[in-house]
Amino acid sequence: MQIFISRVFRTNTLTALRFVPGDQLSRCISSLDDLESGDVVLMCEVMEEATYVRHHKKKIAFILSAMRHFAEGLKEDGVNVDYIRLDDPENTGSFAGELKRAVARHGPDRVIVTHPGEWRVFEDMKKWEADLGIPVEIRVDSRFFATPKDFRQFAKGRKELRMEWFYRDMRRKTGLLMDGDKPAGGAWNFDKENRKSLPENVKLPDPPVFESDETTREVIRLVDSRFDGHMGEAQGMNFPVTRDEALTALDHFIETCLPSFGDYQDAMKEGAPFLFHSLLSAPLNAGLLCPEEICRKAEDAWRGGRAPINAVEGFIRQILGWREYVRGIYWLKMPDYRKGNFFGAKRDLPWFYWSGETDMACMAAAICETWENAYAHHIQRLMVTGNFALLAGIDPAQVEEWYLAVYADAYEWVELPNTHGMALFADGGLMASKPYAASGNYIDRMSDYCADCRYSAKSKDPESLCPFNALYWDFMARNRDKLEGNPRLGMVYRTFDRMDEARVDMLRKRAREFLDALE
Ligand code: FAD
Ligand code: DLZ
Ligand code: SF4
Repeated sequence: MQIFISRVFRTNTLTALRFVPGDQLSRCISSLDDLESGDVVLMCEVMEEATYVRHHKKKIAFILSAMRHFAEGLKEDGVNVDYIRLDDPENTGSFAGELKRAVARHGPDRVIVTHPGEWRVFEDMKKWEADLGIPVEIRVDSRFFATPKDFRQFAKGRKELRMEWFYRDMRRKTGLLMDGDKPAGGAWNFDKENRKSLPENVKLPDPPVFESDETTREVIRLVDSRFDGHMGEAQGMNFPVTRDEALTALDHFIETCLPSFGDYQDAMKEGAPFLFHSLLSAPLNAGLLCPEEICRKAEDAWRGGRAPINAVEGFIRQILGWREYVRGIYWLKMPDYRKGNFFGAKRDLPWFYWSGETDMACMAAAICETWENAYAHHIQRLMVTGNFALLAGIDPAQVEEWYLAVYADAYEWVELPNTHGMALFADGGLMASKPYAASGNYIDRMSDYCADCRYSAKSKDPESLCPFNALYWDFMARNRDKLEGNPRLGMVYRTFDRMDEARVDMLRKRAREFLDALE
């Protein structure tokens, strides 16, 4: 098995079978470098990928439609594409099975693939050479700014792997938002300016609408007929499914949303699932956009005076910083990463994560919007559903499975570190310097959810007390031995120790009652 660390160029008269999975839908993917006229590009829709978790129907519809459009585009350019549909009666249901059939059909001298995004698939891929009896080249995924090797280099000898240091290295390496060797705008980070709550009268942009063509309509019918029991509806899927549509989405974001992205990045609002967010994660992770073009366009908007620095730096940090950083953590720490469970959390995931049927208005909004759109923005994922799972002590594996299933942008390389490390602190602090635990007061400050909730974040009355408030203090109390030594939580424990004993008892009793009722 050869794992190439750089792109490989060679001429060859024999046939190469080039395998392109559903999250590598990019003409610049390394497996398509040096494509020769006799080569065959294999793409396959397989049940194993659609069911290893119960993906949201809109996620499956998005990926299959994007795959079919990508294959059509290649064919129009004269590429020999072998495309296996999900409903092909001969379909074996797995990547390995389809590779085997394709090798028998085409008799290639080698298989070429780009490194997959998930450990699960990589493990499988490592067996292909022996199974197929021909060489399998696994090439570096050059769509990212940093390779796993670059990240290992960054991590070497460091006690803490904080995102901020990695991000600054990436700014220097790429020159993004740099003026010479200085950060553009005079600072590396404008996060303090990015925590505004949303004013009542702010005008929110409408997301672009992508009309379904016959390819998408056919996929939606297929998903409806095959994926009963998966979350949501395929109908109404509105993610861009072609490169052109993805570029439209990008331009729309840069012109319409980016100027306010920074200010309201952490805000939440009832009935407003998208706010000023880009909605680019699904097309980006599937390969329809490349991270560099997104960041360069955002930087151009600032240099051209069309968006302020706090918005542009905040946005670029998400892609150049967080996105690359979580990928680095994933490949550095897998396969053991997901085994950690710092708090020993073992409660089952409540059923309302799938249905949205809860009287907590913030949770109902985040989950129902997820059901509707296969999308929730970052603060809903982190500070509502993630925060609840952390405070309630829900088994990390079950929470991770949920996040992997329900979001159209979810692949394990990006989902796992965000859930396991950032939201649940299950890695004991590798990624975050303290748990992102918050009471209802935070949600009240950053949203209007509490106004229509049966509970109140301000209530002292046990009956109407916000569950997040009771759960927050219970979490801090029951995990005191693990968290007390954390310098960033000193204030929290000092406040806790000053609290009236009767109040602490009431809060912990309410938390217990609430958690018991979950079961
Ligand atoms: P915007 O707010 O417009 O941000 C711009 C881009 O920055 C995103 O498109 C995304 O590519 C990138 N980005 C922002 N934050 C992160 C982050 N923390 N990690 C990686 N990239 C980031 N993102 C995924 O792409 N897939 C996931 O499976 C996923 N799971 C998550 C699970 C949890 C518990 C949390 C807290 C976050 C998760 N995220 C995930 C990160 C983030 O929530 C989404 O990228 C973002 O909400 C996508 O919406 P957007 O495109 O409108 O993002
Ligand atoms: C997520 C997904 C789904 C639902 N279906 C397919 C599919 O039928 N064929 C395919 O090639 N890819 C699919 N994907 C994306 C893969 O899961 C993704 O490429 C791997 O997980 C990356 O390691
Ligand atoms: Fe959520 Fe509590 Fe506010 Fe209700 S009161 S919306 S449960 S934070």
